[in-house]
Amino acid sequence: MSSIIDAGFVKAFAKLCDDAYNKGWHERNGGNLSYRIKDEELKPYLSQLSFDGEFKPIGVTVENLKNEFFLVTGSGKYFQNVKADIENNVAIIEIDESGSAYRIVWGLASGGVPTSELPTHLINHSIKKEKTNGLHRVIMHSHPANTIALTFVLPLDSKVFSRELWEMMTECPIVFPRGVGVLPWMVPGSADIALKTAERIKEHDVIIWAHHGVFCSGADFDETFGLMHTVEKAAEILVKVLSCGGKRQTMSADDISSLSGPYKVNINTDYLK
Ligand code: 2HA
Ligand code: ZN
Repeated sequence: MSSIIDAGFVKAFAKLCDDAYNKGWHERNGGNLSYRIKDEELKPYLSQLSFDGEFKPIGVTVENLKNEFFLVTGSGKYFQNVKADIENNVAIIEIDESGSAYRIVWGLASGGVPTSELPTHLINHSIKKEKTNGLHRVIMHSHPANTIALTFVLPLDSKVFSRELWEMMTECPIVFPRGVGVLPWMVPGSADIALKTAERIKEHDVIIWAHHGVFCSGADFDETFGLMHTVEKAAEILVKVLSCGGKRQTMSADDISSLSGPYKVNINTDYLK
């Protein structure tokens, strides 16, 4: 039987970590990634999991995630090392029957615990599972430099950020039609950041954490990486535009909303007023 290391979802997880590291978004142990595994993906490998670990409290209750399995990066682990040594840098965790505890069933072979942002990831998975009828499975948190830079110069306002990023590239309103949610600085890994992010993720797939990074949700690895990439590229263009003395012309609100029909997206017109 093939090893779980060769499973498609494990390889795709490792590829995302590697690609994101190579983008420069994951210095040292920065950032974290989690994936809600499909039953049929895990089924062939159940005999390679270990079910005798103890359940530990998550710190929050995520009832609709009970008995689900997640592949998550380890706390203090480096994205840089995931591809070469996945077994020591990531874990598969199982959520218990009550949705309030987890245990490691595979991975972190030489010890460790899941990402410090585990409660944030799980609360947000819970909301996205409900809001998207189970479609969203990936949550990614990165430290992309240009988006972080903008949190020092733009007002920390979702409407302003969304409009500025949308204007930077025609694809942006199509890729993130609901805009981005922006949150003020908060302690990483805290209950506060988890709950405030959860409020905003009901409306948006992208949340910007001021002076820290980006938290985003998507259906699969490609879509989630692509979303992070699009936001960061728009931010990079805006940094260049601001460095060149600012905009001389741009897309109008009407231009942006005219994309909704042909591209079959529902662009948030509240952010265009
Ligand atoms: O280092 O990025 O937000 C992990 C993090 C915490
Ligand atoms: Zn971070």
